[in-house]
This record gives sequence, C-alpha cells and structure tokens, in this order.
Amino acid sequence: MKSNTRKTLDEFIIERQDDFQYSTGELSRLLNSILLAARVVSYKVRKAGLIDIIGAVGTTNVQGEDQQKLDLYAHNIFVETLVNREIVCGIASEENDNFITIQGLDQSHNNKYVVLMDPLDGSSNIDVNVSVGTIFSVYHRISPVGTPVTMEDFLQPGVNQAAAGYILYGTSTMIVYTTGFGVNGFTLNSAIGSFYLSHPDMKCPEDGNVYSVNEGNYVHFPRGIKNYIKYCQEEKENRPYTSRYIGSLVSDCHRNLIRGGVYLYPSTLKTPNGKLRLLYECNPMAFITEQAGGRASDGNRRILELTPTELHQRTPFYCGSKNMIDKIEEFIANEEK
Ligand code: P6P
Repeated sequence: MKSNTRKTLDEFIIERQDDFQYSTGELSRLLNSILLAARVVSYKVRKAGLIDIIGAVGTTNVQGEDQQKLDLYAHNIFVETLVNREIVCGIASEENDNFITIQGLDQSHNNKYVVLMDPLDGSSNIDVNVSVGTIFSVYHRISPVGTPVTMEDFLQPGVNQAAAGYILYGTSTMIVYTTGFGVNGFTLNSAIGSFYLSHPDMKCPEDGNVYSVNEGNYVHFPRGIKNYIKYCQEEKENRPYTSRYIGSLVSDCHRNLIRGGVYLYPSTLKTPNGKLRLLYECNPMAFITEQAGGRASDGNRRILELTPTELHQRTPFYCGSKNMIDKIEEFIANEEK
C-alpha cells in the first residue's frame, strides 16, 4: 500500500479520540505536540553528523552522566513545545534534577496532564551513529486543577499512565504509543513530514529467541540471572538463543516487541537497583509492552505496580515476550528459595 494512502497519525489520533469518555481533546493535542517536537529532534539527529551538535557539553545530569549536546537539545525542544501549548501542568525529564512547573499563559495551573520523559535515550550512541530514542509517559495530575503541580503528580505507579510512547530515530523515524487501547506504530515520511500508520495493532510474540543484555556485567549479576543466561546459551530445544544488544533501550525493546525476545538490565553489585529509571524509561516501556501482550518485571513484581518514591529512582528491568519473562522470574525465584 502506498504510504500516502495509509492513515496519518493526525487522522488516527482524531479517530481514536472517542476511546475516551468525556474526551476534551487535550490528550490528542498533547500527543500532537509530542509529534511536532519529534519531527524537529528527528531532523537534528539526522543532521548530527554534519553540524556541530555531537559530543558532550561538559556538564552532567542528575544521573552523573555526561550530557551530550543532542540530549540537551532534545530536552529543550520537547519542553518548549509542551510549555507553549498549555496542555501540561508539569514535566519531569532525565536531564533535570527536579520537575518543571508550568503555568498557563493566563498564569493559571489549569492544565491536567503531567509528562515524564527521557528526551534522548541511548545518547552515548550518538557520536557512533547508532540509533537513539525518546521515551515519554503521560499521567492525569492528582493535585487539584488550578494549583501548582506537586511531586505526588509524578510519583504515580505505572498502572495510572494515560499514555506512553517512544520515538525511535533509527533507519527510519518511528513513533510507537499506547493510550491503553493497544499499541500502534507510525513511520515518518520525512519528505512531507507526516507519520503514517505502518505497524497497526502491534503484538509482542509470547516467545522469542533473542536476549538483550550487557554480558560485560555478567560476573556482577545475581545468580538467577547468570543461570538464565546459561539457559539461553544451551544447545537444547530451540536454543541457543541469539544475543543482540544495541545499548539503546528503545532499539532493543522495539526489536523484541516486533520479533519476540527479552531485554534484561539486572541489578549488579555496583548498581543494586539496576541502571534504568522507573518513571521515564521502565514504566512507559512496560505499559507499551503489556498493551502488546508482553510482560515487564523487576524480577519479582510487575513494573507497572511498583510505587515510586523518588523522581529518578532506578529498578532492575526485564521486558519482552511473556513466556521469556516468566522463565526469568522462575530462575530468580529458584535462587531466592
Ligand atoms: P550499559 C542508555 O544509557 C541506557 O539507558 C539504555 O538505553 C541502554 O539499554 C542502557 O542504558 C545501556 O547501558 O550499561 O549496558 O551501557
């Protein structure tokens, strides 16, 4: 089917607006704002090799990670786009220590959504031309409309998400998102700046033969995870599995979502709570994966049911095909007996 006969994302958002009772269109406008920012960031990412925007800026974020120029650029684009459209009352970003309070142009705090995001995940891949991504998570505020946003608006369990998605700046630019009614993927036709429905109603295969983990940390993994990795490598049944690790969460999870597979970022001695952030990496990826029929766990509990206590808290993260996550939890449980 020619791309220009496929449904555009704008048409899709309007069509699906009726999924929400009493919809006022604000969530649709929010998603459209994220799309607009995604187009701008995509343009810069594609040009990064040609203009002086690659490399570190000499500062570090709250995680203590060197901030890349594109990290901060993406952060600023998404924040400016959302602030200027008076749809959200607050934003939390990997690039900011605290959350950002947003007042409307009428100086009110009448907006009802908060957005949490990793503006450019996998940024260490930028200067070696490997795909990177943006991850976002949307919640209805808890605090009263008309008052300034509070930390409790951001520290909600993942099951409360109103929407979640990622933009993948890969061989093509894609946005994949859910509002709780399934998962759909759209691919950007950069010649005309429109996203077209390329992956309708995405389903994560219950099984897969790919495992994604940084095996350089193997010696520091919990015993159960070491045993699971050896299980993946055994010559038995449909194994050995294939090891694929891009080092970019969005890319690894996107491949596993489509083909089946599992992504693992375990706790280690150095990082007892793992590396990945619960609020703006794990929860959105977990919401998307579950909506597509997969699973996401911290090894014992469903990611979406974890109660956050800090904005940038980390969690061990296992995400992908349902039966593979079940097997990981089985190996962990056997070692904890
Ligand atoms: P490591 C990127 O920094 C990231 O947050 C994810 O995108 C990626 O999967 C992971 O960290 C890579 O971490 O320790 O294996 O380099």
